[in-house]
Amino acid sequence: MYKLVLMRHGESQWNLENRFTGWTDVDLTETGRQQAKQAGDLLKENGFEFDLAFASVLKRAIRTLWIALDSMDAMHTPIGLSWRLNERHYGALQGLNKAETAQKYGEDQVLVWRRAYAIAPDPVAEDDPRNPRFDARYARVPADQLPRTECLQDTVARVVPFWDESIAPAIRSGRRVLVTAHGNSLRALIKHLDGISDEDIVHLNIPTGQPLVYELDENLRPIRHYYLGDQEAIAAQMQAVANQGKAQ
Ligand code: DG2
Repeated sequence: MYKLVLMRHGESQWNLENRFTGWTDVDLTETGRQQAKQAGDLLKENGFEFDLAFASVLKRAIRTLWIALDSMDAMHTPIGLSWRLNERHYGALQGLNKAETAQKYGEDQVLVWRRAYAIAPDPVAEDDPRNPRFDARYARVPADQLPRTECLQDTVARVVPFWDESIAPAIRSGRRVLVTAHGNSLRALIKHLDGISDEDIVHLNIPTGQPLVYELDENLRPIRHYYLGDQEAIAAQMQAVANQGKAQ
């Protein structure tokens, strides 16, 4: 049996401000840093050790990983970064406040934009500074693969090849792996691992900074999964994520 740990980054500045973030490279808040430290402490207390870690190329995920590894006294752990683990590109919504957007367009529309599997928000324009083609870190990504918006289906399409080509082979070779990424890139990966339907994935919300352990069989099929830590607090955090799209 293999164990894989998935973790959404700690609270970011735009999580705090309730803004659609996507590929915007915002940093962690002080709370987010504490969450990352607590996650590392929890992993250590529970006997977890890692031979390899992966993160997106966004600093909220990278810093979460650094802080967690630091608190585990494991900063020597090799890290692989990939744009394929980035958050879903939120298109023209990036930067907008989620509650204000719900007031303007209605909660149902915001739910569609946040959680519909195959419907993407409007794209950013070609010459919009939010177009990733202006960001040097994506210079070697083929232009036709760089998104200007995404739905979860699009995110699945770029996360799964990374699972198949990088994460899964590492696990099969016996390395113990930690993946630090984002609400929607992890929803994409979990949808693939657990075979969740397009309808049911709508209800999955991932809390910030909480290690999620997957036990996998020899074919890397999930046997069971569980969050480490305070289950009530985690349930409340998941509900809070769901509520972020309410008009209030
Ligand atoms: C959030 C997820 O991404 O938002 O892009 O706004 O995980 O990087 O904080 P993260 C964003 P929701 O889809 O839950 O609204």
